[in-house]
Amino acid sequence: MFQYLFLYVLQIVSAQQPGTTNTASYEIREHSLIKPYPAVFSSINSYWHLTGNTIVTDRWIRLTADTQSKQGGLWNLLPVTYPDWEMHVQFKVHGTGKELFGDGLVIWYVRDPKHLGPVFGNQDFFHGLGVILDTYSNHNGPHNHVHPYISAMVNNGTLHYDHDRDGTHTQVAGCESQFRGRDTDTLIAIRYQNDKLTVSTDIDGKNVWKECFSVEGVKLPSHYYFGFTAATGDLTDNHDIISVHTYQLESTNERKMEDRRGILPIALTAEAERRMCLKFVKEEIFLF
Ligand SMILES: *[C@@H]1O[C@H](CO)[C@@H](O)[C@H](O)[C@H]1NC(C)=O
Ligand SMILES: [Ca+2]
Repeated sequence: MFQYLFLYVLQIVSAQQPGTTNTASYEIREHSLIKPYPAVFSSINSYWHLTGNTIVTDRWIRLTADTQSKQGGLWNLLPVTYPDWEMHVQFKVHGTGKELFGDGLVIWYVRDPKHLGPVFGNQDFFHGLGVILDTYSNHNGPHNHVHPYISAMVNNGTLHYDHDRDGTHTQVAGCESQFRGRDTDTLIAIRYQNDKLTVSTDIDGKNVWKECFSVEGVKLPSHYYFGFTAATGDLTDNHDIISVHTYQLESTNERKMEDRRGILPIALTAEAERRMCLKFVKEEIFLF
C-alpha cells in the first residue's frame, strides 16, 4: 500500500527520447505501468480502470483478443497536471490473420475517460488527442497510403471519426508503419512539448527511435486523462499493452504559470489538410 502514498515522488530517469532535445525528464509513476500488473489492479487505490473485454495477465494487458466484435480499454484515472510530457508505450498487435486483420488500437489523451464506443473502443466526438494505430484499410477508393497506418486526431468534441475513410479527413498527420506481427518489441513514443506533437516508433528491435511525424500548433489542455483502447469487428487481432512509461518534460515558466485547464483542443495545421481532402472528395464525385 505504501507505494501509493508516494504518488508524487518523481524519479529522475535517463529516458530513451526521440528527437534531439536534451531536456530534463522525470518519470511519473502514476502514469506509468509495468509488470506485475495484478498488483496494480488489485489495489483499492488503483488509478487504472479497465473497460469492456480487457484481460490482464502477468505478461500483457489484452485490450482485445483475436476474436470478433470485441472492444476494450485501459484508462488512467489521475489527470495530467503538467503541460509537457512524453509517453513510451510497448505494445503488440498480432493474430492468426495473414492478410485480413483489424481493427487497431488508440492511445488517448482525452477529457472523458472510461467510455466504450465506436472509435476503436472509445466514444466518438471526443475532446482531446487520439494517436490511432489503424491496421485495416476500410477505404475502397484510391488510397494514398498503405496500412498499418499511424495518425493523430485532435478533437474539440465536434468531429466525427469516419472509419469509411480511415479518418483521413480529420487527421493532423500520419505515417505508414509495419508494427503488426513483429518478432521484435514494438514501441511508440508520443512527445508533447511547447504545442509540438511528435510521434516516433521503434519497431525494428534496434533500440532507435524513428520519427513518424512532428507537427507544431497543437493545443491541448492540462488535466485530461491517458487511456488505451482497441476494437475488433469482422476482422480480429490481439491488441496488447506491455508497458507504459510517462515522463514529465521541462516546461517554460510561461507554460508553468498558465492556467491550461480551459484550453480547447485544436491542431492549427490540420485546417489546410482538411480543405485539401474536401477538394479531393469533390474531384472523386466529379469523376464518378
Ligand atoms: C471545433 O473544431 C471545429 C473543427 O476544427 C471548428 O470548425 C470549430 O470552430 C471548433 N469549435 C470551437 C468552439 O472552437
Ligand atoms: Ca481502418
